Amino acid sequence: MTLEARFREVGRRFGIPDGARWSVLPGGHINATRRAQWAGGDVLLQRVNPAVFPDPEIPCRNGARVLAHLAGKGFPIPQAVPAEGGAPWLKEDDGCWRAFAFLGTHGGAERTPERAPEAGRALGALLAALEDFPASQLAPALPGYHALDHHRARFATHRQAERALGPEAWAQHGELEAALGSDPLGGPTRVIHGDTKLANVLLPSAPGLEPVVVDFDTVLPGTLAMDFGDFLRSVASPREQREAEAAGALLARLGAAGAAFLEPLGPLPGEPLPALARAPAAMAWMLAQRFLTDHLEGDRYFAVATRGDNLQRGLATLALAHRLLRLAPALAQALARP
Ligand code: GN1
Ligand code: MG
Repeated sequence: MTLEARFREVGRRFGIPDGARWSVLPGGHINATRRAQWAGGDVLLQRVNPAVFPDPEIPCRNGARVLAHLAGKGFPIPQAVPAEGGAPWLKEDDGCWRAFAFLGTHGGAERTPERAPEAGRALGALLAALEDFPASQLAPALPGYHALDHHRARFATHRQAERALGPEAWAQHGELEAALGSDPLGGPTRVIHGDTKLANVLLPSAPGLEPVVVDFDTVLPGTLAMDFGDFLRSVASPREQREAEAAGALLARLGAAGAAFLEPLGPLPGEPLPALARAPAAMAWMLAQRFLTDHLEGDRYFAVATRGDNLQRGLATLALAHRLLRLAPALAQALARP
């Protein structure tokens, strides 16, 4: 059975009628997502990929627990649509299926990068709201996820990497390795979102509505540097491509978005700004190695349309990491300004 036929079959069990109009929601590299619209409804149905998540029910369960915690605090959250019998998700042989009401009043923040401070503030407020969430309720969804040493070691096993990257990128990789030191994503442990790219913050397209953060598959005990760094690497390159932009303009965007992220968190003892300012480079460097490793291992993790996509993503993200490293001292100063 094709994936589209599976969406229709599973969709019925979430109350989606046969006559619904289906469309693909692109953007994610891992899970398959479709939108179903009909006269009485508008639903996003998603299959959590079992080839990536060893137990795809874990991200469904972790996410539901965090959403319940946030709902209890009145935090705006995506509204889950239950399956038959009120089940919160369906565990099937081909993955874990779950549905949410489609938010037609909002749009992904990657479409409006100039509104990145709004997205940053929503993410900072989210992390503040997760401060009292018991981390013991979370099971690890992906072993080694956000563990820089894990991804470094795996990338380093690939002897053909130097030739695949070419001299310029290989030199950038070496510089990042030397400059970032042993633990550039350290800091006090806290519950984090784990995928704070712009596309995971839905911004309202009409006044009077709040932003909504989505994609809680990767909530985990981690550090502020991870979510903060991943957010700013996404602000720097919302579409993961090399984007020509003057250093001054990029720095101004990162400073404004980063300050907005930190603001709801209040004073942060144990989180020195010079270290936080290097986190975007460290997160970009880790993601670059993940893309490149996947290219060298045959594209088993990040979906590709064409062979070579993960190499291109990896090279663009490596160049971005290199650029973010050079901007880090100035970013620390921009974040320190009142
Ligand atoms: C993956 O599938 P998506 O786009 O939500 C990845 C993130 C990366 C992101 C880069 C579970 O997220 O870590 O930052 O791609 N998620 C997982 O676009 O590996
Ligand atoms: Mg994600």
